[in-house]
Amino acid sequence: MPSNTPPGKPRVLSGITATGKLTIGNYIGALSVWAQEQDKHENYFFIADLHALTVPENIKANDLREHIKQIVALYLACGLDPEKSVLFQQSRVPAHATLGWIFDCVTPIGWLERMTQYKSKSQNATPSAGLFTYPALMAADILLYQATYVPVGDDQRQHIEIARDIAQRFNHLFGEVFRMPEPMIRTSGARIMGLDDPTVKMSKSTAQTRDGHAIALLDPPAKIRKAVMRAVTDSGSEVRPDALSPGVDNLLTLFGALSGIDRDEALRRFEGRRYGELKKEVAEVTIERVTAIQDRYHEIRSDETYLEKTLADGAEKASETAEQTFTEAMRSTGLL
Ligand code: AQP
Repeated sequence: MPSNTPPGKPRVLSGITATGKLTIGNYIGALSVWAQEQDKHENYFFIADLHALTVPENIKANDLREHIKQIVALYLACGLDPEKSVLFQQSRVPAHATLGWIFDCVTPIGWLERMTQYKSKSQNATPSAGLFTYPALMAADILLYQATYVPVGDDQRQHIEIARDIAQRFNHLFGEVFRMPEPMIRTSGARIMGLDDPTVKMSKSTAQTRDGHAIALLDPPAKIRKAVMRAVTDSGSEVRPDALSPGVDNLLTLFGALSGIDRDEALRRFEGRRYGELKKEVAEVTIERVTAIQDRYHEIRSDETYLEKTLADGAEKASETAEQTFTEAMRSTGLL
């Protein structure tokens, strides 16, 4: 066990990449779990702005600045409390990037070549070296804080596994510095699929080019209703448990996650009912939830000083924690 393992409540760390407008998938798979479990843990939640640069063709400086502010305001609007959770911006804690480099050097290329996210994201653009080594930086994000749990959506499971492998390899080469983190993944709703194509994950960067793909947390009600009512289902017309297509399954998962019941209960509720009715209720429950979030969001966004103070305080607290592990890693390699 590393000497800098935190005492007290289990420590939790997670983040969201500043690549676009947060979706209902980000909310259900990650944010809602963070907020719900906040009292049980010592929490660190960050805005992954360095990770947003991995596809530089998609970056405009003003958009990135706006996404960072939007994300921190949405963290607060979704119920994260700065008294209970450290909320911070990744690039304001330089130890992330330095430890990321150290991990680049201990990570075999073969491990990075196996990452499915690299395989899928490198199809569209001229892939950057950053996109390839992203998992080493993500390992640094997690391991710097000696996190016990990393609450993420199902798509991130492979990234937690590689973070564990990197920790093990570093510890083997240089001595016990890092503890092994565990993923924390909800049983239902861990992977919300695209409304326009339920065979792919709902994703905020895909939403930038495909109307009707996602529901953004800041979308107006009319847009949400339109996207849900147009969601791809199948050639049938009513919900049949023995013939559930991915699109209908996704709508049931959305309904369950947003109304606090599990997917099977949602299925029982809609069995034999028409797709149109299911869509109508999914739209209503979604609009109700996002409207409450949006009301708080607009209030928070009207106070830029408070937002900046939240980020400044968060960076200070996160740096204090990160520094302990970072110093140990620097000593064990001989850099210090
Ligand atoms: N569709 C989803 N269903 C459930 N959970 C999801 N998450 C993302 N999409 C879904 C979870 O949200 C957290 C933050 O993810 P991220 O932004 O860092 O990266 P991502 O997983 O690649 O999410 P996106 O929206 O698809 O981003 P882009 O478009 O930038 O690649 C994670 O816990 C993730 O599991």
